[in-house]
Amino acid sequence: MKDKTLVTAALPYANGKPHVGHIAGAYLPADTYVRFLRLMGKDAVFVCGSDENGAPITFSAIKEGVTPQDIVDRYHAVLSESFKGLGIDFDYYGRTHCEKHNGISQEFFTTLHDKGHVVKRSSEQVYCTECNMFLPDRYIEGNCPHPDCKKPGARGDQCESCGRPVDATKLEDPVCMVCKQSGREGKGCIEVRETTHWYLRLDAFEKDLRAYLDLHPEWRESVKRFSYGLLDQGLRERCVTRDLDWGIPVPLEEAEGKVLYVWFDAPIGYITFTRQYLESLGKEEEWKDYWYNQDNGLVHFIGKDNTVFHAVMFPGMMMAHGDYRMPDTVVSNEFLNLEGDKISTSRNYAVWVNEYLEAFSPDPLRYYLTAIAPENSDSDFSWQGFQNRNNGELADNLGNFIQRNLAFCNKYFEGKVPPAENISDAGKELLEEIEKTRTELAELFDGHRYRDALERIMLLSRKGNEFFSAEEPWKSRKDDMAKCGATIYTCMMVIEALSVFMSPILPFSAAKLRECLNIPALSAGDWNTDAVLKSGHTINTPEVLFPKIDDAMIEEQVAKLTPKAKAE
Ligand code: B3M
Ligand code: ZN
Repeated sequence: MKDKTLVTAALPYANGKPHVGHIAGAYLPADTYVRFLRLMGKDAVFVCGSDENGAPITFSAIKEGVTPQDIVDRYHAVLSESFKGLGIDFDYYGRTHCEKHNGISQEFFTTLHDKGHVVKRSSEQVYCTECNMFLPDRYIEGNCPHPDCKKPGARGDQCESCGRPVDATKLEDPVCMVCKQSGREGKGCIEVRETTHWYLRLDAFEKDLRAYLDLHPEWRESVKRFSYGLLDQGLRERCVTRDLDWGIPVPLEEAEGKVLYVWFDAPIGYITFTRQYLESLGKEEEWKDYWYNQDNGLVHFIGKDNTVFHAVMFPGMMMAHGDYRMPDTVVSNEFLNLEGDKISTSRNYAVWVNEYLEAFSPDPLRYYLTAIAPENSDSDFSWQGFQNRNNGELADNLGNFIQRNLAFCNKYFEGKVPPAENISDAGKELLEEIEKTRTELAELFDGHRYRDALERIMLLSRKGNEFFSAEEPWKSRKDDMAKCGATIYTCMMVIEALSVFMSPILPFSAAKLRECLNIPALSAGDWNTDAVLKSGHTINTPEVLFPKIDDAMIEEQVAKLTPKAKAE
């Protein structure tokens, strides 16, 4: 853990609403990490923003018959709102469709071009004479060109039937999917034309990229396996421009009408947003601390389908540019499924954040998604699992432990924390357990093991609960008030510690809990601050922190899914 760290989360395309898969993949662990760093007294800057350029936006606009600007405006608003509602608390949530980002991306490209790391090549591409544009591979369909396959429905990048890569210009009986989506036939309008593009010489950085990976044995296995796999196959030049009219113009006279490939400009968005954020604070030059200085931290959080861009292509771009430092870690997650099925935006099969927030508060979802985080393998979201975890763990373990102690303190000690005296051996052991948890938990958070971290927190709560039951304060209050007070005092210490430990994952409940305890909200560095609850301190009336979720609420959510899943 470094003193200053820039944390980024993958920029979501501004053509769709965020769902639980996105949240579990990048945003929740990133937010948790940032909150943890701050509790440790570290400086953390957390940036993200909408990915507004490129083909995905263009085609959403065509599909809906609106302009790309309409699309990005609409979804930028939905994305910002959803993140905010879940407590994903970026310092800056920007947009890549803006002047500042255009300038920074173009400067980046020009530097690469001037240094000879970006070169011009001609190639044959598929053109639609009805749409008047070159088609991205995914928007052409036809029969598979592999002689032993020939199946229909192959796309310009890959055949779904035989799984092999396909050269879009070789598809048989090609159909333009853009035409189709716009209500035209899409046949007979496709031809192969020559076009010019600029390619990043990633192959030139193969050795350096390998050396860079070698420096990071601590990365998650999946990221390393994937990245070494790519290097072993040998890196090729990568096309970084496109024939499109929505995006950032390529800053070359001879590249009229061409834009930068969206995966070229999107990661540069991290730089743009850091600059915009620090400029908004009047610290124009400070972004360089994060982007030029390897002594500080740079951590990218992403879903696994973005690994190639963050672990190979963007580092390659930064090496080629020369001014920038390398990321310390790329934290990538596997996929989250939903009720045993793949989440799918096109089938509308997902749990959308905005809809979730209409029915529930944010922390139960943050809890559940951390408990089942797809850190090392795919995992499955199920509404039953969500209810079970909420009711059985949040409510019955954590909530119950807090509730019974606070209620007891109010009822039998006039809401005053009892004296720190006559602590039993079991009590002392529990107090030591707090410190053990503090140490172990910090390592887990720092090592991006959020799932284990949550388990560790719940273990402390369980131990607290067991202690409370074993000490039987409801008996000792009748004949041994000193013992009873010691029990409640000890539990109060655990509860205060829990309000700190759980706050990176459950920030809303932690804040509420501290209000119930009548102690100040958490601030930077509080991970290691001594307990503020002291004997004689008066707490507030407790409220239920983790209400149970009843069957009807769950059934309502399940009902939303089922018909769509079946419609597949
Ligand atoms: N927008 C892809 C995605 O949303 C892309 C991420 C960009 S991160 C620089 O999965
Ligand atoms: Zn095939």
